[in-house]
Amino acid sequence: MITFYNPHHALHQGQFEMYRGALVPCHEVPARADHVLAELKRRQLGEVLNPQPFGAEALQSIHAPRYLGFLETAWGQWVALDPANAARDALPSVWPTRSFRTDMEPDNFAARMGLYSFDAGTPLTSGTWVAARAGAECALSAAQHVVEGGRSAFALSRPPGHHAGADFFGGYCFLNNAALAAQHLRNSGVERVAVLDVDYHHGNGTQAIFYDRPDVFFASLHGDPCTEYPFFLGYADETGQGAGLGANLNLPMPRGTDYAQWAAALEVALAAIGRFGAQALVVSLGVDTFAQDPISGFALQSEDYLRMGERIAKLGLPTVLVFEGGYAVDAVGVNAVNVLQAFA
Ligand code: SP5
Ligand code: ZN
Repeated sequence: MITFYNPHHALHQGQFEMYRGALVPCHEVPARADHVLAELKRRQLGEVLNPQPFGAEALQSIHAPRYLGFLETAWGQWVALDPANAARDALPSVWPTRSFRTDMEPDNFAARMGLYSFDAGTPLTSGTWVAARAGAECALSAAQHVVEGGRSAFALSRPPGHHAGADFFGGYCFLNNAALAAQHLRNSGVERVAVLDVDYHHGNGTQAIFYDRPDVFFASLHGDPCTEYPFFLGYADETGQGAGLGANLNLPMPRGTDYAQWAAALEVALAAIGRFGAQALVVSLGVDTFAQDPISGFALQSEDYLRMGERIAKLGLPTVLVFEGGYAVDAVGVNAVNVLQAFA
């Protein structure tokens, strides 16, 4: 399996996320990707390459220009408010909820942070833009590898992406790497693409991006949003809308779900992807379903990721795998690479 590794990922290094009224150390840390890379190399799983550069048009195939402009310039504006801000990350604190306008873009920086985000757990840092853009280029490069006839490719891309929407960040995500990969496949002539999201958390950003489209099927296995982040999307009755009706499948599961239960839901998702007639697959590969994950509630064991990779490979589709969550830092390399090795 070829890997496109984000050489700039460590430039995004948040300090704190808001949790129960306190700032606690970020879970989404650079060591996560370092561990995956080390495990890939240890098992000699294939070439590790830097991503190719892609232009602004590639990002604009998914993201709103005004959101991209904001991300690119946000750090400079944050520090311009107060030079002391250079030592602390920016977090949003005010949001336009129901009855507020979102068509206006206020001049105030805090207001724009809120306009373009949905939680206070996702710090924007000095290196966020450069890291996120290079991470997106990993996903695009992996998709391009598959377009050129490769069986599969892995994007080792932090920060993660599946919570990011067309014009918002949150859930540790800024650019939706999986959506960018799926759209790149579409733009390269693949008519029907499926995204399979196996991260513990519902991929609200990916779902929203493709919700009204019949050409990209989204299937997600995740913790029930009644109790699990991101809470406000990911229910089983969300099946797509308009031309996209029937092209969205959510399989929420309770805390404590083990691999036997999880694998039964995987069968449902894979059967639906088969019926859809997908010609290529993008996997949002989060391994925060691991029993020891510090912020999640499923009970998968390290060996289960081998079975997961083997089963997804049986679909026989050209496949782009994109790294997402997984916060049991010492195990994240073994778990993610188990999926990749069994897939290959
Ligand atoms: C990509 C991804 O997996 N994003 C997950 C974002 C989850 N953010 C909210 C998590 C709340 C964590 N609570 C902190 C527990 C401190 N012990
Ligand atoms: Zn997650």
